[in-house]
Amino acid sequence: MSLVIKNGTVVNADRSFSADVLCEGGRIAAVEPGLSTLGIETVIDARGQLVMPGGIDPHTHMQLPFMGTVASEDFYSGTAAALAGGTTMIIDFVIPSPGERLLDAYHKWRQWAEKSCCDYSFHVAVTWWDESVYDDMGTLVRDWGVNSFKHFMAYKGAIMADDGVLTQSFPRALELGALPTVHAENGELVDYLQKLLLKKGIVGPEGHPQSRPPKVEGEAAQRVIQIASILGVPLYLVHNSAIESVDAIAAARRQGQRVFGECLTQHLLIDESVYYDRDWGRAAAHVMSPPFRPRAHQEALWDALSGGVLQTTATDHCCFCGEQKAMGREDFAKIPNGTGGVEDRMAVLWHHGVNMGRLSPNDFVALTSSNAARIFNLYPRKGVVQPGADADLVVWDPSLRRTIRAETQHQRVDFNVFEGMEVTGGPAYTVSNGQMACADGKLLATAGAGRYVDRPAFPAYMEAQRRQNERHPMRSVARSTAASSAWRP
Ligand code: URQ
Ligand code: ZN
Ligand code: ZN
Repeated sequence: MSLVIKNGTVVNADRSFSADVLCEGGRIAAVEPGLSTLGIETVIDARGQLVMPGGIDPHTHMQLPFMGTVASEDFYSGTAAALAGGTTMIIDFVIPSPGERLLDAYHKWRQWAEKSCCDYSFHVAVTWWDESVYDDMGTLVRDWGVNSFKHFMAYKGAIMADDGVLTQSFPRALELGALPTVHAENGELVDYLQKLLLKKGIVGPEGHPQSRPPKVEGEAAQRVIQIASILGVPLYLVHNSAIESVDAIAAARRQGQRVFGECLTQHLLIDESVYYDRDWGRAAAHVMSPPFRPRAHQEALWDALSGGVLQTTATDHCCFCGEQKAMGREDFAKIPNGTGGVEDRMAVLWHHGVNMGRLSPNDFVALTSSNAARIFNLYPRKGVVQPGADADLVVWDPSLRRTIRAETQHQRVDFNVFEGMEVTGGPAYTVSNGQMACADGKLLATAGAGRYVDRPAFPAYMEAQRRQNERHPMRSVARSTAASSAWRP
């Protein structure tokens, strides 16, 4: 299968330039002006359009069993929706139940994902600890291409990893050359506040943000950053939504700590007023964790994206339809947590980021693709338009106007948190593995066309971290002790 994209402007994270792009055998074969179309099966005229690396969404949950139900979006429909929005790879999550062997859960999720339309990979969650977890982490890194392990500091009584699990799992991840990632909310505080609010008779969706105020996230972010510093491990914090966690990450990075942060497109644009909607269903449809915040947090997130404090954007795509959300009709703590976004992430970020002058097109590529590729050791196979890379591309039409609506979306859910939003800029064509996967909004993707992508251990920053730890064992403890003794009243 050969495909050439003519007359476009190539936009990578580092620069933009005019060039044609030739794809052959699923790889990018050439990126230069004046490429011939002779004998090429598919020719795209990208005049006035941008040719970017396909989006990578590092945080999705297709068909996740969670809170007594299963997310409505499966790996086929969710990856089809991703392609429709210009995303050509997802990193989803294997989430073992406490006591379930990590390897068993991994192979279960691998089976579920076989129907994917685009490439995919998995973070594996550490939700409990014993020798078998230690062993399975090693097997997953060595034999199955896993290089990141997730830890939920929230969801007490379900999948929450307490500090004891973190202090076992983090050093093991470092030893294996894998990156620990975390959902940072204090699960004990959430549990306490949920019970307190319910006792006061607050049972509606408005109880959700009240049980998880920004400081519940900030405390966990600060704590886990300190734990990572003392243990000498790099760290990736998912779905940062609050000023408190952004400040914690900024402070850590200023001190040279390797901390990466992610932001969801939803948290950039939706505020906590949605939980006070008189329509219970609409309010409940927005229940996700961390919750949507007061507006001041959104500007801080935008600043963190354009200022490099946060490196990636994601969606945490985890969909539940109205009748599933209604499981929490009498008790907000029982509303399945999650919202969708995999189809809209790139257009929403382009419109509110690039069109509004907050981000350059190159920033946009870094935040939707290249940085995630670098952090999860997929670069330059993914995340860049250059010869040798996978032919995962999006031909972006900056003039394409669309109104986001649940009734016209490809996502398999009966709600869209961006309902009615008008965006300018979107994918004219999505190319996945060198094949046309979506053209002018028409899906051409096929179930099973997606491939599982191995992610090698020991990215460059991991090697550097290990050398730093050898040079300065317990560096951060020594550093903080030195700092505290530096000044005496
Ligand atoms: O916490 C997560 O990331 C999963 C369980 C999706 N749900 C959510 O509310 N973010
Ligand atoms: Zn989470
Ligand atoms: Zn998630």
